[in-house]
Formats: sequence, C-alpha cells, structure tokens
Amino acid sequence: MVEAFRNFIGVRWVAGESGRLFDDTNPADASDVIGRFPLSGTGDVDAAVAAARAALPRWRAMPAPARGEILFRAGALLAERKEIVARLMTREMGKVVREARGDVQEAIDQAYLSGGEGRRLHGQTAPCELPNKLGYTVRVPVGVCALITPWNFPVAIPAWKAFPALICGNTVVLKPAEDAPACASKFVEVLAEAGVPEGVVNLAHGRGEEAGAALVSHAGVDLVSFTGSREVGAAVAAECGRTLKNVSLELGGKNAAIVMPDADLELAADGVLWGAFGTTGQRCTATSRLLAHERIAAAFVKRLVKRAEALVVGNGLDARVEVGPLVNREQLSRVERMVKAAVRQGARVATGGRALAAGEHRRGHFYAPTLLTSVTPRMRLFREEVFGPVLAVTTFRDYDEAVALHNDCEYGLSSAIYTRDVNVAHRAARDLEAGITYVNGPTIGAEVQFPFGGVKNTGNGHREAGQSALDIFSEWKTVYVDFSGRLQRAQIDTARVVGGGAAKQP
Ligand code: UN1
Repeated sequence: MVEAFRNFIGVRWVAGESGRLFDDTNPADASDVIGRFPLSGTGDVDAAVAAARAALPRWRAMPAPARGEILFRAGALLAERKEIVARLMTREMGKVVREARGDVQEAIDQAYLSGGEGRRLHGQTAPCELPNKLGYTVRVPVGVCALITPWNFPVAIPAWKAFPALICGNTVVLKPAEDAPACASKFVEVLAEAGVPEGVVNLAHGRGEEAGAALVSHAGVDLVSFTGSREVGAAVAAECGRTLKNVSLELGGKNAAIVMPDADLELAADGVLWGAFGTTGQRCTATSRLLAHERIAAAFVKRLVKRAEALVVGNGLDARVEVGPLVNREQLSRVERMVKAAVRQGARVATGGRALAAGEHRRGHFYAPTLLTSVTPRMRLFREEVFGPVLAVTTFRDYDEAVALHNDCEYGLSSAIYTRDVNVAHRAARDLEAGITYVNGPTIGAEVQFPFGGVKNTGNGHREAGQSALDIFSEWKTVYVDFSGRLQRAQIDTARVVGGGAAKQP
C-alpha cells in the first residue's frame, strides 16, 4: 500500500478537496513509489491562505526572539532527523546521500542564522532636523507569503525562504515542487513539532499550473517567493505585477568556470568536476560552462575526461555512487535533446553524451557525465541551462576574451576563476557579471550567511539567505517621535532658508 500524504492547513493534515492525487516516484528506480500527494486546487489554496491570514496578527505580535526560539527548535529537530530526511531525499529526487545530508545541513544552518536574527533585525536611526524629535526604523512583516520551491534543494530552499519569512513575522503557504513533496512534508512536520502556532505554516501540494497559479493570483497573498525556471518566473512576476504583490525570483544560471593558464590545474580539475557533476549538474549554481585558456585547454580537458569517466553513476543510496540520476524522464529527455542539438551544430563529445539504461541503470533516469568541446556562443548549449551532468567547453585567448565569453549570457548567478595571479583574480571579481564569484573554488557551495542570487535574468534584484533575505521578507516602517510637546513643522514647511547659499538669500 502506497502512503497517501496530505496538505497541512492551520494545524491539521488534511486531504485535498478533490481527492485527486499524484505519484511521487524514485528517479533511480521508477517502480518505487514514495507516496501519493494531493493535487490541490483553488479550494485548498483558499483554505491555506485563510489559515495564514488568520494567524498573522498573533504571530507578528510575538516578540521576534520568541519566534527565534521556535526556529532554534526546528534546527535541532532537523539535526536529529538529518539521516532519515537525507535518505528520503535521495530516494525521492536522486541526489547522492552525502549531498542530501548537506542539503539538510543547509536548512539547519539557516534555522540558526534566522533564529539569531530574532535578537537582531536591526533598524536604523539618524538625527532629526528639529529639536526634541527622534527618528528610527523597524522591520515589519509583509504579510502572507507564498513560497514556491524547486525539487533540487528540497529542504534547503524551503528553509531559505520559510525561516527568514517567519522570523520577520510573516505567515507562509508552501507549495513545493511535484518532484520532492515528501521532503517538504517532513520539513513542515518539523516546524509544526517545533511549536509554530496554528496557521503560521501551511503546505499545499500540487502542480504549478494549478496550486502554484492559484497562490500567485490569490488576493490574500502579499508576497511570492519563487525559485524555478526563467519562463515560469516571468509569468509569476507578471501576475504579481497585475495584483501588486511583492515578488522575489531566483531563476536560471549558466555558470562558467574560467581556467587561466597559470592556474593550479589539479585544483581546477577538482573544482570543475565537482561543480559540473555534483548533484548530477542539477544545481542553479552548477558549472555548466568551462572557459579554458587555449594553451592549457587540450591537456586540461584530457585530465577532466579521465576523471569524469571514473565517476560512479547510480543509485545515490549506495555510498560508492558519486553521481545520481536525473530527477525525471522529462529532464533526461531535455538533456539528450540539448546534447544532440549541440553535436549537430558542431560540438564534439569528449566523453559521455548518452543515457545509461543497461544493467543497474535500467530502472532510472541516468545520463553519463558528459564533456562537449568546441562549443561556440551561437549554440543553445552555450546559453541555456541544461540542469544535467553536461559541461560545455569553450577556449579563449586572453583574459578579456574570457570575460566577454563569460558575460555573453542572459544569466548571472555564480562564476569561478582559477588563477594564481592576484591581480587577475581581483579583476575577475570586478568584471564577471554574476551574483557570486569564486576565486580558486567551484561555482557551487554558497554559505547561508551570505547573500545568494544573481544578476540579469537570474532574478529580479533580490538576494536570499544572509541578511539580505530580511529585505525580501520585511518592509521598513519609519517612526518619528516628537517629544517637544508642541507643533513643530518640518523643515520643508518652515520659511527658514537652508542650504541655498548666501548669494540666493534676499
Ligand atoms: C540551487 O542550486 O538552487 O551554492 C541552490 C550551492 C548551494 C545552493 C544551490 N548552497 O551550491
């Protein structure tokens, strides 16, 4: 009997209104069904939003340090359950179990970071123009936040969004990706156990086009935080524009690692390999392009090919496996299509370039770690996110060309440069159009205490994690206190001339 999971609304686990369900399957073994989840519709979303609205006044009135304590408990519970959640994650979306533990750890880190913010949430103060007058700012919650999350970091990303939202005093409705609903359920279970009051956290499973769309257009939602594709992100932003909601977007990436001729090539190989094939290339921050200096390119690619061919691909629950499956059949087909198209346009397969479907791979969606050389900027593979274990290699003659190639891209999330030249490293940190630049490190592995996000079509100017997440999930209230006991008109409303210079005075 396959378990039927539920939505979480108010304080209860409830079935979806329509009774329609979808299957959650193991990408390493399509015959393994993890559970059935509700296909929520507008009725379910209405109920979730109503619960979140009802909970808002009390939650925002609770002192932030007390909200923080709940987040600390959530962090501790996640730490206790790390192994169970990690194994469920591997089974549900395929990432190898070592990385799944890291995903849970990122959520734990975020819980403690946000919990600590409960005692900070710093505002500003500045001198006022008039005597006996005080001005200061406080962060106030935005309201009901719809959090729409992807499957590739099924616990970490809900945590990046929910914990900052909650510490700021918002209530939330989470709509997780259809490919990782069980992890989201575990995450919400932990929050409920940690003592989040009724209605503060709600969970509605289902499809983006139904549950997601219903949330985004809902009049009771004040903010939408979305991580996913550029196309869906643009549609979400358009709808939020129409209904004047706050919206924060984390969209695609086409991250490049630049390898200069003076680089430590063994270190660069370690970093490029990990960045390209870690999480089967299914990170927004994955190294999707390698820009290699022409002098070292051939030897460097040879080294990478040898290492890529030694990677063990398989079921991520097996501790020896280094590269898991793609999340679903559609993703596998997309990778196959993109590689074939690039080859038709003249790219060369240095290794991989095919699905793995025999023997132990026959029941899952596996693709061989792939390196394509002779990739040029006119190919789709140079510009479009693959979200798979595919590295596109392009060579360059000098630093300026490397930067031009790097920046010839609609996205700008993560970037990396390998060099021993401190001047080149600092120039790259300045010149690469990206939200994140790593010097002598892979494009993946961002830490939660720093802003996370990108420029250009990667987002709409927001940064998650770090303190910057608070700017998404709170608004500034400015408070003026006049303790003079009389009407003091503001400087702009008095006849006194200030700052005009003596010449202008009558
Ligand atoms: C993502 O791929 O959506 O920087 C997030 C990293 C991780 C987060 C990736 N901390 O690789």
